[in-house]
Amino acid sequence: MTTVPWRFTEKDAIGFSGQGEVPVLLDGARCVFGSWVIAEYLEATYADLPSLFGSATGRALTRFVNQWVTGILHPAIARVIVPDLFLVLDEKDRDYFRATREAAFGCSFDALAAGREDALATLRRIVQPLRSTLATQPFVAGSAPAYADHVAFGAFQWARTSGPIGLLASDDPISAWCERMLDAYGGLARTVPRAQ
Ligand SMILES: N[C@@H](CCC(=O)N[C@@H](CS)C(=O)NCC(=O)O)C(=O)O
Repeated sequence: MTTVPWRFTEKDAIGFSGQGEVPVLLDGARCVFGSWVIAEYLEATYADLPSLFGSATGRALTRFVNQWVTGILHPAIARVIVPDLFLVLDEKDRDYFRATREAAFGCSFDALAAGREDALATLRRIVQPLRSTLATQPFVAGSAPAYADHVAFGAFQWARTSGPIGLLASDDPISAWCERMLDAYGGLARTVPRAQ
């Protein structure tokens, strides 16, 4: 598998997919985009490999986790890390990033930076269902990681690789799970370079 780094304004580079967001997966002649659609594609296409969902019930429950991550967790983390993210962006992406994210949040980056402590407190509160789940089992999916873990951990990996701020207390069960996810798959997630 080859991973191609991409900048927000490089829309032409993924124009073949007919849309302007990553992730985009090219698998031979097949082009698939969107995290959830990619997960379903991989599950159906590589049925001989370990399952991402475990069962039809698992897939349905993972859809809920996916919705919570994209709709609640991502925006909550973004409110904390966007000012740091801006600093590590390529120069050519900065105006676009600021304009689109300020419009999405309905406030300036200065206001976001000023509200960071409150945003961090909110984040730590809203992750309680994840925290209490991981206090009683090693992974969201149970005894081994699956897509529910991948998608939720991806949000924390985004923060970890974007800037210096620690989102969680070191004794938070979510922190221990992040370490397990960093160790999983031969330490794959640890190989992702950190921007700062
Ligand atoms: N629901 C999509 C969301 C994808 C998404 O938001 N991608 C961002 C990466 S931060 C993107 O490509 N943004 C492009 C832009 O803001 O122009 C998924 O999970 O695949």
